Amino acid sequence: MKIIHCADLHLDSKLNANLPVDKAKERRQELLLTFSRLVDYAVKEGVEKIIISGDMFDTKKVLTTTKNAVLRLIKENSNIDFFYLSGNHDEDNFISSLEDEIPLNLKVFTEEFKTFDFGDFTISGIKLTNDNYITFYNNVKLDQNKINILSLHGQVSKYTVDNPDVINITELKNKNIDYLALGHIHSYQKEKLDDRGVYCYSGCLEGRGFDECGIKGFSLIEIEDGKLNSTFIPFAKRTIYEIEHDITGKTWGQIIKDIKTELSLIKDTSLIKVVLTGEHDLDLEMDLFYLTSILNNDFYFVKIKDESKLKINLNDFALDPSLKGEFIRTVMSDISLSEQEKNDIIMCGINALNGEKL
Ligand SMILES: [Mn+2]
Repeated sequence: MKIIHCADLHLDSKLNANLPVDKAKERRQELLLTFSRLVDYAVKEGVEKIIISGDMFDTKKVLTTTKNAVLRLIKENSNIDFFYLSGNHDEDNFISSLEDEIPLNLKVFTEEFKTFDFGDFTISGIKLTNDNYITFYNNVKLDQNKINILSLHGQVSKYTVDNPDVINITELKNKNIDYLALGHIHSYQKEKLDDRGVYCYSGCLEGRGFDECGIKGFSLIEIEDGKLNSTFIPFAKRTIYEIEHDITGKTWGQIIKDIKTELSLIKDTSLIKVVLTGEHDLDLEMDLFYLTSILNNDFYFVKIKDESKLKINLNDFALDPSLKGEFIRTVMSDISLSEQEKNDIIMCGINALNGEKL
């Protein structure tokens, strides 16, 4: 028996914080296509159950086209059971909008603890709310002679916290759980729960922004001979990276060459943020627009963030009678300015003096 555990698809995410409008739209479509690809994988690999541990949708108001696409995938694959747990983002708009036409193979977890029994194994779940998050642990009663999977959405903690988004992992120990299928954390993570079971965050299927870097995918569970095993399956169409590059002591030409070399092992379908760090002097002619353009030729999307510091040796300008010398001395001695402000003002002023675009 093969079971997919995924979570945090965040379909219909806006995605416009990092991406230009056209790419945000394309990525939004890709989130849905990756779910469709996941269902294809399930069919091909003989997966019989798909557990979605919350945040399938990003907003309360699900677009009709998205809702219909998901519903179609579920209906067209009636051999696969889909276990739907809503998370803290998606509320119940998807389910409530279906009214009486919920397909038989769509199993919904509500605010009541529910167990689906498949003979030698069970799949349970509950949507945590203000009313049940403290007491539901008492209702987790699972048969010790079966393989038991429990789906929840929230942040695990070792302690009780006054919040329905937090799951007290200590209270779930020794309750015959073999696999706790979690959603909420967007990176894959698997840890020991107790002597018997594990808890696992599948992570999201696709990274959406530069706060969701790294390999994304789902957890594939296999139950065989009364034993449960699970492995992470990388599945995202695109991977997001953040790379720091220290520019200290380099010319601009070297910087471009070194960054290109550093990125050469990354797939061209990726999204990359390059953060420039270190120190540079006034002579470095940084052309961030050019660097961004050439890297965007090589990858799906590249963003450059300059966090390097301008290093000025005041002695170099102490006796410089030119306008540049006077300007630098004035800015550097202004105690009302922060180091960053001095940095920005001097770079801007030097560019102006050199007749460059500001
Ligand atoms: Mn989420």
